Amino acid sequence: MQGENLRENLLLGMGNPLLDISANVDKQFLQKYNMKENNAILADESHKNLTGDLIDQYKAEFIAGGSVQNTLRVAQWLLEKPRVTTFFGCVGTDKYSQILKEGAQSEGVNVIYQLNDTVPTGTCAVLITGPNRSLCADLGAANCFTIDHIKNPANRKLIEGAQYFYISGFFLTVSPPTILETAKHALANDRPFIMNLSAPFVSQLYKEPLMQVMPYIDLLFGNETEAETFATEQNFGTKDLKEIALKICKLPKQNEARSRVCVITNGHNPVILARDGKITEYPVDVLTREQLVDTNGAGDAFAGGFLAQYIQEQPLDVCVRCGVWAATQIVQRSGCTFSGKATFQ
Ligand code: 26A
Repeated sequence: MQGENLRENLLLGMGNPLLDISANVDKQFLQKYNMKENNAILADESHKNLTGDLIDQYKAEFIAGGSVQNTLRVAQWLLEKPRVTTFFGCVGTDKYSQILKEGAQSEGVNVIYQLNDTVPTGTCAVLITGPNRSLCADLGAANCFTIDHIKNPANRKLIEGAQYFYISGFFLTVSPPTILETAKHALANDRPFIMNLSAPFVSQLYKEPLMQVMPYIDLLFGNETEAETFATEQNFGTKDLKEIALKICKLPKQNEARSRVCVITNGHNPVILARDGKITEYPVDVLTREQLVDTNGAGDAFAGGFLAQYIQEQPLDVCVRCGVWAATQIVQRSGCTFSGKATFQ
């Protein structure tokens, strides 16, 4: 897929670059760390031995991760033309950041990291139990990202040159001022500003910065648990995903000329897309238990597939179909990884 309207730096993403340390574990191991089967959390004192245990006891694999970086890697895989996407995030000056950078760059992402020479690159423990994945991120250097990175002249140019902006809800834990500044820039230039709910804790613990940026969001992704938690926190008075998606679209919006699109994925159930007071549902390919290897990165891959089409101004149903296709590929492999040419039609 190489559209004629593709150019370098069309889509600029920001997030936490993390190296995933991933293993299949048993339920007792989850319990030991007081973790749920399917969740994403920030590490605290109680998780300090977690990655060490994963490596020693479960032969953990090291895989490039970080939600937005995953999304851009998947988009690049589909787009084929290098550097259509640019990524900003903060890493340490260590071996892990080299692995991350080489991985994402070789897959076509233009990686522009902010460097921190005192804090190590962030990691994310990925605990897989059958079809579920539980994530525990130790952000490390990712948490040291500062707004200076988008103020430096070379990076400012990249922001000015980009047409689409994608930032995870996860990044609200790191730099709300950077998100707001980017959102305002997108608004002033009538360019799409795209976010992801990322995890239930974001709507709960980062409610205020999330709602501060909400009026700027033109396109919002989330999964079923994230949407339900958001609805509870906002007192929507419903658990119905379609109603929630419609209500999210109706939240106050700065750029009224561009109606908000809300896309909720729901595991193997149909994807829900809300826009202009209407819902459209799209079926998902149901895989067998044997085909389903690892759901880590499924949501990121969905966003990557969707955005690969969206930035080519394809109709929304093509965007969703491509998102579903990409997620279906990624869940059949360990981590957010792929190989060969993308064959989406
Ligand atoms: C702030 N937090 C918790 C996070 C993350 C995260 N990426 C950014 N910030 N917690 C987990 N991830 C990433 O999500 C991917 C799967 O969707 C993991 O690194 C994993 O690759």
